[in-house]
Amino acid sequence: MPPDSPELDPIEAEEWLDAVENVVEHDGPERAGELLEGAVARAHGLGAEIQISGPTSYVNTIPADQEPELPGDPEMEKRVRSMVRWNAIATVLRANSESSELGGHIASYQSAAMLYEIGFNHFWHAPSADHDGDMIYIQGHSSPGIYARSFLEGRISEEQMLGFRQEVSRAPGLSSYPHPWLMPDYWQYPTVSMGLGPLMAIHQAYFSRYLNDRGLRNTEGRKVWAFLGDGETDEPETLGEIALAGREKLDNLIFVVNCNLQRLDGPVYGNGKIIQQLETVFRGAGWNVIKVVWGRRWDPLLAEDDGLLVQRMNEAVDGEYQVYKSRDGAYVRENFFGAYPELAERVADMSDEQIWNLNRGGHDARKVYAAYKAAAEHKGQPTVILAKTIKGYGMGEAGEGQNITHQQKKMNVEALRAFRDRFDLDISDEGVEQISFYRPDENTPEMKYLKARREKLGGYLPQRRRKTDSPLEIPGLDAFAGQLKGSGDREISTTMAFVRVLAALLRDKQLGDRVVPIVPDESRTFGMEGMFRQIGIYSHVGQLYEPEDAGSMMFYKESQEGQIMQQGINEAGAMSAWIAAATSYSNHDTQMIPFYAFYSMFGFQRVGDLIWAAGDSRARGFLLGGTAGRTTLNGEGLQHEDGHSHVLSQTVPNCLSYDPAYGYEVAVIIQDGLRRMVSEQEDVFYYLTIENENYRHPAMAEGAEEGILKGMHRVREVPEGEPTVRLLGSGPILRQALEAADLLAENHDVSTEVWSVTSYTELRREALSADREARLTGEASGTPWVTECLGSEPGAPVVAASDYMKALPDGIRAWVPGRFEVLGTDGFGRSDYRAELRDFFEVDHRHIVVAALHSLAETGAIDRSVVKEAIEKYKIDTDRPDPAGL
Ligand SMILES: Cc1ncc(C[n+]2csc(CCOP(=O)(O)OP(=O)(O)O)c2C)c(N)n1
Ligand SMILES: [Mg+2]
Repeated sequence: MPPDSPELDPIEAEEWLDAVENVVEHDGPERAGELLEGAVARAHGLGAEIQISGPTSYVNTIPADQEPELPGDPEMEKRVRSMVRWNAIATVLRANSESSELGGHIASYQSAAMLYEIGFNHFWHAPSADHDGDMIYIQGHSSPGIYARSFLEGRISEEQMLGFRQEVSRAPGLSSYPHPWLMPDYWQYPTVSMGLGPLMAIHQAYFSRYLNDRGLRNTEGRKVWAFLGDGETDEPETLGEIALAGREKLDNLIFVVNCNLQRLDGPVYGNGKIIQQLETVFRGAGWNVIKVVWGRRWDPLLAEDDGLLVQRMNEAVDGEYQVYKSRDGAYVRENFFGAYPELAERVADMSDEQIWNLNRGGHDARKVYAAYKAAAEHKGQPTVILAKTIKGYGMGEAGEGQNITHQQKKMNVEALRAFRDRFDLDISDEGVEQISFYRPDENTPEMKYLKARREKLGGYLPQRRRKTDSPLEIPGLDAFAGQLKGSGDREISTTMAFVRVLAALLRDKQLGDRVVPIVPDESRTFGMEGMFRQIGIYSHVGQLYEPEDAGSMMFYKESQEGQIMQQGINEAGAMSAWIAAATSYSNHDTQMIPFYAFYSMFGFQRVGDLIWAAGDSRARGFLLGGTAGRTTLNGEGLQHEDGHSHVLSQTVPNCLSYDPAYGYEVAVIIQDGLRRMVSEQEDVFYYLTIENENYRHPAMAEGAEEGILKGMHRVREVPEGEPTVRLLGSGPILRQALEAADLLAENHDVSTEVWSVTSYTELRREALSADREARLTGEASGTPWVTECLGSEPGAPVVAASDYMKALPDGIRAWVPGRFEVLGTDGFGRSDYRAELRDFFEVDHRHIVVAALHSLAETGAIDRSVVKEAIEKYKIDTDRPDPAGL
């Protein structure tokens, strides 16, 4: 036994404990905490390695005697809650009555019903005259319960309820999960891709404070509540950003983790306790942690406990706790209390039913209310509520606490009858058999109560704003005159051109302060560091230190009014911040214009799921894939050199993608983006790739705008007559096409025209849509732009070269008349000089010339020997393997 073990001197140990008790009683828990911390610090000072992290006991954080009274009418709320429960089940069962093809979830909402209902009845403000509304991130597969409440509120009809998961045949139907794209007046936040909800919620809270600090919108009093599953905390996205929330002391943020101990396959942490684990993780990240483990029926047992009951609670693992609730009272008596005869003795007078009814915290209105109130009032930290519940609560033998419950979408009549009885529902046997939706008359006390509660909180939730009533005025194209007239003799990159466009926008009187530059620690990469001092980097606490470079022109300035959101090396976080800003028109009725500039490789590929969620969220803003292009970003090698983000970006239906070559193209695209997103309030967003190769940018030719926006415009015409060959280039590879055109003219007497293709994706989309129209109606109403440009009769062969995969230019093949050859950068990138890489991937001017000659040979215009000669002339190695596989 170590010399200082308490067992050595029980009297001394008792004195210490008595002293603690005294301080808690007389001076309060805060003072006790200070003293204990001081004591530990002193011990540390003496070199003692004492670790005091780790969870507290497996009991409620708020002691029973400190719980506030439950306001309102708890009995009435219970009846309403039971109706919501029933209708939630009916939603899923009715949708699956013909077959189980449509799917849906019953068990998750049944475990979370109390957690939602306490919020709806007592806490969550709807947007109204004196409150902009709380922002509630609802766990995706709990949506049937949310619909069920809206049904009782009279916001969703029975007809609509029957359209659950039938968004085509019963259009508009009810979405499986929260999807603003499909229910734009209702759902605000897409959450069902596990982990994204909590991550986006953190940044929503952060952004909300940004708006407030910058004086753009008063967001005080608005809270962000995020509901998540305990299984969902497996996702790195769920926990990965909690440190930011802690560090930034986001007390406008509340997480509610529904700890039903189960995920889809089985227990979340069967061999331990998920609540205990999450407690330490969140506390370590600086959060206020409120555990809601036990319901009030445990209170008398806990009040009398000498430590043994809590010891047993601490000992049992989640795997066991789950089994208890899938069995019965006798089982709990024997296996939980029976572990110690003394403990079994304490419940000897209780019936099995009473033991069975010992409830969990997350199913106890009083305990949940106490936690919510404490969370809502807590200052200086975000709060996480860890609520212990039962998965499939009330489903009985149909799934309660069973491993199969997540997937359960069937309940037989007996189970439904048992459910009705358990929740005291006034539904006839016939109603049960038919699984009728249940909505009592408007004038019943329950319905009146339900509505009165919501009226008090400003109206119904969820609800989503589609547009702002007063859109901002946007500048005309002349605001970017610097880009339209070209760079003269100066060599610049499209990244520099973009930064100048951004700088011009920041100067704009109407819009300037609505621009939100977002960077994941890459400002210097993109040449944006000049903005540090100019507009400042946002920090709620300002700058508590003098920066190292304080004396320089572009010093690192942090400020409470700072405009730049510096997210650190954190693409997922930055993307979430962008989503918050890009949906500010809806959530805050305040239009913002976010520009998120990132390494293009770490965009669609790395955080593609968040970008998909942005599309669903109807985000409006600009994404800038910086230092893009497989061969243009040359030194960084395989994991940096992006040659496929445009292939990925075309998969997002409301994302417009552009690969501009010149500053004036960047300006035209961004200005039109502002028109569409800010003035017209279209729910689209933009992806632009920008590069770091420096060259001269010409002035814009008159009338080029239309082509730039639709996807292609001619940058070189042939001196006279028809061209022999037509070249398509994009981004920096456009210059390779121009150089190829020179060589073709000089060395091969081939007259060549050159097009800058700003967007293969837009060209393809428009043409596909026209084809569809023709297929269905016999005729397309317009000619697609690609046909306008290239004609519909076979003419001069077309060669496209791109710094992206061949699939990108290949996307317009169906509408290119005659021969079409594509060059692209399929394969893994690698580092070398640009010229070497462009030779390797076969997209440089030499390869374009050869491709053009080859096309002419194939169409019989020239002899094959000309191609052979060119291959020799330009020293092209034909023995090399195809780079696509390398
Ligand atoms: C990224 C992602 N992976 C997997 C799924 C499929 N999925 C939906 S719900 C679920 C289990 C959820 O368990 P938990 O978070 O504990 O929620 P509960 O239903 O228990 O409240 C899974 C795996 C998903 N929706 N998203
Ligand atoms: Mg769970």
